[in-house]
Amino acid sequence: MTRREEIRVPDIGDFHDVEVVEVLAAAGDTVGAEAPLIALETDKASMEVPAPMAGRIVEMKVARGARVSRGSVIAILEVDEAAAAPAAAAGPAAPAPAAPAAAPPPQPAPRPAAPVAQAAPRPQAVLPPIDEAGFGRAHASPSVRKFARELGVDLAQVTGSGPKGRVLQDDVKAWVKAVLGGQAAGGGLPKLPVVDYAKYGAIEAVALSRVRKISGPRLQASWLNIPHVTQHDEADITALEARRLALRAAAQAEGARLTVLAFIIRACVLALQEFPDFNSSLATDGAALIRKKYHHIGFAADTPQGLVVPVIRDADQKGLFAIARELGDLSARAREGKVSGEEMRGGSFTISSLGGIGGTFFTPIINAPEVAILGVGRAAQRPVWQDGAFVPRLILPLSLSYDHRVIDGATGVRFTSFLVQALADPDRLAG
Ligand code: CAO
Repeated sequence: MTRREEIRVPDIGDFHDVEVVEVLAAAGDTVGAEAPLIALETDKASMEVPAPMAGRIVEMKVARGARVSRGSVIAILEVDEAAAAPAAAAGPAAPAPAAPAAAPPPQPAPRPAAPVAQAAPRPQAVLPPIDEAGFGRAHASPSVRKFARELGVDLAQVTGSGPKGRVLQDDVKAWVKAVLGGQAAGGGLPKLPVVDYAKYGAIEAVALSRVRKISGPRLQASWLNIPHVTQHDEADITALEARRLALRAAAQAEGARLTVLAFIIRACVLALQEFPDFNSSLATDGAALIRKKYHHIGFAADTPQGLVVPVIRDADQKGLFAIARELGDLSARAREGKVSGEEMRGGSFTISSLGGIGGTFFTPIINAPEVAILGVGRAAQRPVWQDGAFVPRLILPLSLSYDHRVIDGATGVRFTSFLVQALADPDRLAG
């Protein structure tokens, strides 16, 4: 046998016309005694109204934003009499459905929004520690607080999507999913604002290319995990450019298009040999530096599909023309999307040259787990003070980003100074 009960707002003290800020159950739900049905909020307190007994919700009588006072009907609950009322079962016969109960069933007191004392064990390895003060101030109902405690979520870190920024159960779930999915690496990153762009004008969604979908998270992981420092410097490549023009025909005869980048790769190999920490990676446990005895130089290539980084293997064992040839071949194939995965693996240092396009200095992101990357801007004629007069010199902007866990500032600038000297001396590079 079942009967229907009207569930009403119990005595909530001096409060009247209190706003329903959350509806926590829906028609068809089976709820236990004490399960929260709605959350109320005044400017002084928030509280939940629980079900006084177990049953099935037939109808919720209030919606979010409604205002209620003591006695307002919240829900209609279908109650299994045998299970819900042992005292009645002991009587001579169950009353006919038409006979109203002599007194309304007792309504449990609403629960104030106080921090829940007992905390469940937390998956500490993933989630950041709870800031108790912030948790206490967070705008959330008791059941959401309890839920957050059970999961070990610091409510202070969760952005609420409810009225007045109230944190809802779904917000807590979404936050946990984001952390577990690595979207909020570090666990405590504030969310970026979500904007409905269509409100401000016409828009279109363009799907990201496959390459961009792969490179984006990798760049983000590097940016978030590695403390980057970028050292800028300038190299005088006037003599180098003269040599490049002088060698261009010979290079062409050997099937190579000789660009500045080939010289820069040679200069980087010399610098990596002089400073082997730049040709290394941190061991996974962070306890050692893995120095590579090979010099496989990756270079960023701008392709219609997005950024790819082909690798010139054993660049230390190749001459200038051989490097230029390989550079041209890999660049052309990269633009056609014909570089294999294998040809993009195993690099020990990367160069990102934007010089063919323009720009001066920038802050390249390290191609992790490498520890350094050289950014190259466009060479330009500049007046340089020499022997009491300004003379025009071809100046190449360089930007070296390095992992500060591995390389300190003094070594960083020694590396760029070495590069600057090497690039000023084409005899060292044109072999
Ligand atoms: N200063 C002045 N001129 C330069 C230069 C520099 N630093 N670097 C290249 N140039 C010149 C070249 O000499 C060439 O001139 P000519 O046509 O007269 O010979 C012209 O610019 C075009 O060079 P290039 O870009 O075709 O060849 P490259 O060897 O310099 O570079 C590659 C090859 C694949 C690195 C380049 O094409 C490319 O894709 N660059 C973009 C890399 C990129 O996107 N990096 C950012 C990564 S992070 O988002």
